[in-house]
Amino acid sequence: MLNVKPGWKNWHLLTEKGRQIWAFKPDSSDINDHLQNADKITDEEIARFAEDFQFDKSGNPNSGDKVFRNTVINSNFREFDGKIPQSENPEAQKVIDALIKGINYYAYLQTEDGNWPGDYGGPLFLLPGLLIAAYISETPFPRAHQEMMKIYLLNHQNQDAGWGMHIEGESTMFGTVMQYVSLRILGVDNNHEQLVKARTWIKTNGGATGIPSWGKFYLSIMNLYDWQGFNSLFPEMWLFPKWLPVHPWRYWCHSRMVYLPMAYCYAQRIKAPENDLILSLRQEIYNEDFATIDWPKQRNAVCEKDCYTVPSPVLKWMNFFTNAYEKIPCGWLRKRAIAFILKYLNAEDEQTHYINIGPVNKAINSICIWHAFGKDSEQFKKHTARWYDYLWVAEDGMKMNGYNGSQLWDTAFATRAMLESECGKLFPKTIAKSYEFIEFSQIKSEHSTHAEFFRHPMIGSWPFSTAENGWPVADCTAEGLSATLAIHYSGLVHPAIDDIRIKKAVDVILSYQNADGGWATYELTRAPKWLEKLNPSEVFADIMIDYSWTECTAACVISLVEFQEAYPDYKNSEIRNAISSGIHFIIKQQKPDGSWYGGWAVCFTYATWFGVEAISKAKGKGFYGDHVLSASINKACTFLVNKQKTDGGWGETFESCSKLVYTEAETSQSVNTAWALLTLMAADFGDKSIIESGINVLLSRQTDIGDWPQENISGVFNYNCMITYANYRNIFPIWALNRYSSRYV
Ligand code: LAN
Repeated sequence: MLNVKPGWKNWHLLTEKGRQIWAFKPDSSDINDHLQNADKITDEEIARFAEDFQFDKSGNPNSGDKVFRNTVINSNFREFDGKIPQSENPEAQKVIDALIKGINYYAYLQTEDGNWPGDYGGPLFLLPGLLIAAYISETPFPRAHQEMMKIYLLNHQNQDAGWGMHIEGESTMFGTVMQYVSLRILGVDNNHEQLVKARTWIKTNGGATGIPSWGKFYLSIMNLYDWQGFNSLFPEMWLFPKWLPVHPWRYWCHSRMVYLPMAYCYAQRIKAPENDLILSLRQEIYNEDFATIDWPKQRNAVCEKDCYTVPSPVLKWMNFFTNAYEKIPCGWLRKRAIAFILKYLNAEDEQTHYINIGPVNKAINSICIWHAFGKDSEQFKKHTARWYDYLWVAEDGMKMNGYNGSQLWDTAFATRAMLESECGKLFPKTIAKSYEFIEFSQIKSEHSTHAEFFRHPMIGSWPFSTAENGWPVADCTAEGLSATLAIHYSGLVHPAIDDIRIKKAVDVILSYQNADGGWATYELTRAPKWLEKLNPSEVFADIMIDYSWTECTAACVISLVEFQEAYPDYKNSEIRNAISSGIHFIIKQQKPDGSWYGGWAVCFTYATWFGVEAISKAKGKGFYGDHVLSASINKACTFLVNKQKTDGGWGETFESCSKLVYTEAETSQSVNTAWALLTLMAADFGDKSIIESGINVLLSRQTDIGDWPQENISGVFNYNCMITYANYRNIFPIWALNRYSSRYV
């Protein structure tokens, strides 16, 4: 029996077609009725929460998803009772046993609707946005939720009394002020010991005037900053002619969809009415008297602990003009801009079933819709209903996930990991359920307002999370396709995804290829690189346009190679060209030391796995000069061998991502070790002892029941913010053991 504390038992994860919602003591499994008891929490239950969700971040700030996992396992876990393949070699048998145990444990975590829910928290600036939306719209979360959020925020305070951008990060002004204000919104008294200390942190680091621009935005909404202290977002830019390189339709969709509702709030100067809390907060977070602050002077003030991307001179110059324009904005133009923005916001809401593209615009769109249509409007109610899709309960409390989940992504990886060898066929029900989910999640229709609002055609694609989220992603499409092909190949299911749909996926992948041969995330690269000079975020890098990435490119190349093997007649030469130029892009990205930098997970081991996997898949098939490919693979292997730790494993910290140099973790990490092993095995690396010692690390870390411990944070975005991938600790060790069992046993 795994430990499940009494307080944890009050929370149930309800799921439906990929939608995931945590309910407090639900009477039924009806996902739409999940709030029925959330306000009926008793004082004893609250006291229980405080005890049962106590979490000590000083050892490891990453929670292990124990509330979800341990409950599921305790309710129905059984050891594998099928026939385990036998080997005469006892060492090999150990690997097979660990593999089967690992898959068996993991299979129990799959939900009825066929995917693997998991903690997708990490960033600490998301929940505050949602709480501010709830606050200004006077739509507070139920008590049960509020108590759990409080616990989470308090749990993640750093030793120096501040909070970081993300759970592993050092304290920043952005992190600290946002959590501080959130706790106060949640009713925590300003004399609370942790808040007193946090205030000292804020004040000794210069006070909230130096919060970065996204923080300035949220504080302005809260009436805790003056909008004059915020650089203009020039809402009229949405009316620019489309051919202009600075028209926002060319931005990376995440920036576009965040700066859109921000521009609405800015144009309307939305701010909460003054009240006791706000008046008090104004005294709590500043060193100077709020009334005397010279706001225009604060526009570019950024606490040095926060500054990651220094605003460029071009940006400052542009701000000078747009700020000047704000003194006498043209009335009718402003009106037109606001009308366009609102129409766009409505379209995004409808296209995503009010989930929105991500956690940031989810919160800010809610604020805009509340402002435009009121608290009782249908639109606003649809918005609040989806707040809960982002909330996640783990043993450290209730957090806001970085997306409405990572359902499709994890399911596709998990399926591929299991089907790496014949062993996967020992779990036919798991594979069949995954297939149902993958089938269901493929995007089948286009939204009517899709072209009007700059969306890339998406029929045949797969999203990162759920079909309802409705944003196609290039490499998610590739993973969806690879998983589908693997399942079809296994013969375990009746192929519900027919050839037409498979070819549609291929068409989408082809349509996503950039002129540089690479693939970006959601769309094509739509503007030149110099647009990055206008990045106003200070805390993120490379957010302005959708760049080609090694990982995204590799995933697309791999799926195209696999597709071509199964369907050699479809668009043969077009696909061959796409693969060749994709490989060319990957080769160009390789660093002189043989590694690749990973933009979406930590870090060099991740992208090096993708790079080598794609190159080795393409090798020997005439897509590219094989001697070049072999040299590249060899260099990558040399890199990895040099980074192997004395215990046989590999380990990186998140600083690899933010500092752009390989940064070794103190201990080896199962997930990095698995990526390195997958790479070396894909490369057919000659020295088997290197691989064996890595495999031994995975074996030694596995728990009795078949899980692996949650170690360092695995995911990242925009170089500087980390994000949890709870499922990686199972998927990649399973994949590595499975590859080992199929190649070396
Ligand atoms: C994600 C999650 C998935 C990720 C992969 C598919 C793994 C990657 O290969 C491509 C990029 C993508 C789709 C991705 C992009 C950025 C996202 C959406 C996120 C990391 C999840 C959260 C993040 C989003 C931008 C968070 C909000 C912050 C802003 C700066 C707007």
